[in-house]
Amino acid sequence: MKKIAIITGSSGQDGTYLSEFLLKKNYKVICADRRSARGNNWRHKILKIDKKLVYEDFDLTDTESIFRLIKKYKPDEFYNLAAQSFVKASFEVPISTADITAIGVLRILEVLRTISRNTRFYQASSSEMFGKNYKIQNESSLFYPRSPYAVSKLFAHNITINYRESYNLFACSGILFNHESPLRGEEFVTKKITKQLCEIVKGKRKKMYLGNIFAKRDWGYAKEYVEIMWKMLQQKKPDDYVVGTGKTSTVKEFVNLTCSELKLKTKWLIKKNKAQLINLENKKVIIESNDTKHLRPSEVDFLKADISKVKQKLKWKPKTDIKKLVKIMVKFDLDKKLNNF
Ligand code: NAP
Ligand code: G4F
Repeated sequence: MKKIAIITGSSGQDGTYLSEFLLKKNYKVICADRRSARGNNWRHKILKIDKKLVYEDFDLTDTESIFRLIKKYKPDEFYNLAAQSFVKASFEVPISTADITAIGVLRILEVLRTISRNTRFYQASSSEMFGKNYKIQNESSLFYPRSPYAVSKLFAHNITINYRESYNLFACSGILFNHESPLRGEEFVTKKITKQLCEIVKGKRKKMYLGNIFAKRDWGYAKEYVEIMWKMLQQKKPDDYVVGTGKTSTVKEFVNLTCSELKLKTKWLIKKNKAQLINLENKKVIIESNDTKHLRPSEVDFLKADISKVKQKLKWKPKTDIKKLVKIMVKFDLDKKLNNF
């Protein structure tokens, strides 16, 4: 008998890599996505897995759809990756962010405890929950969320722990730091940088605009991170784990690595908080930073994971550093082909 896994948000970056990973492990994979995403499984098509997946309509704001889905499949594993996941947008649509990203998780947990207590549950928690805690960031660090998104994720994180402790559900949270890939959404900064700088090199774009280029993130490779979601659900006891690389870089450094991968000779001109990137071949400005459209009412300045626990207990460590990650993303954006990483 094949194990059954339900993945919510399967049409997104992580959902796509996790679907591929679980298919390789011979799972029956149920993709629970909003109907609007149905014609939008382009990531599944790129990985050529769309024909092997079972698609079901589902919405995190609709308890009945969650109930029907879980009743129909009584899955062995349930991975909740669905969320309003863009931090900047959460300031513009805070209430729907909370409804989806916070209360949506409670809806799933309530259905699980009512009709499917043996299902193992994974919650996609986020390093954004650390927010303004600029010190060490591990499983016992202080949370200080800085956006409606992060506050919602913290509610979801805590309610997952509460249902584990109250009802003995096998429920785990992966506190994942930023992870990127060629399949990353274009609204996120890494994909925006690799895609738009490739367009500039090809002569299809003149300039790009960024917000705060001094923010630091711990960037890893999404394809590697989905393994840890599965590993967490294979343990004897449910627990929460921080997952990252343990290294941190600024947005500006990510730009520099991308330029170097593209063999673009550039120079930054920095005045106070504003910075411009000049293309030294033609002296034109190709990046303007501190663009108000991309600034957030409150920012997370520094994220860096302490991954001691996941290394020690789950014998996992990342293989792809930021330089290799940039190479993978640039290769895809230049020729639209996935390489073999
Ligand atoms: P993503 O590409 O933005 O995917 C999010 C998915 O959630 C999409 O498939 C989206 O579908 C779906 N969704 C949104 N609202 C929904 C709703 N009301 N009902 C059902 N589905 C809904 O995100 P990702 O990067 O793969 O991240 C996966 C999860 O990990 C998210 O929960 C994210 O918050 C969390 N996380 C990500 C990172 C990271 O660096 N990538 C780090 C930490 C945590 P639509 O196309 O219909 O909008
Ligand atoms: O790529 P970002 O939008 O990702 P952010 O806000 O760190 O959130 C991502 O990672 C979280 C994990 O820590 C996830 F939970 C979340 O779902 C998402 O996947 O922004 C990264 C940094 C920020 O400091 C932002 O202010 O880049 C800065 N930035 C500068 N210019 C920009 C831009 N971000 C975006 N999206 N677009 C810009 O033009």
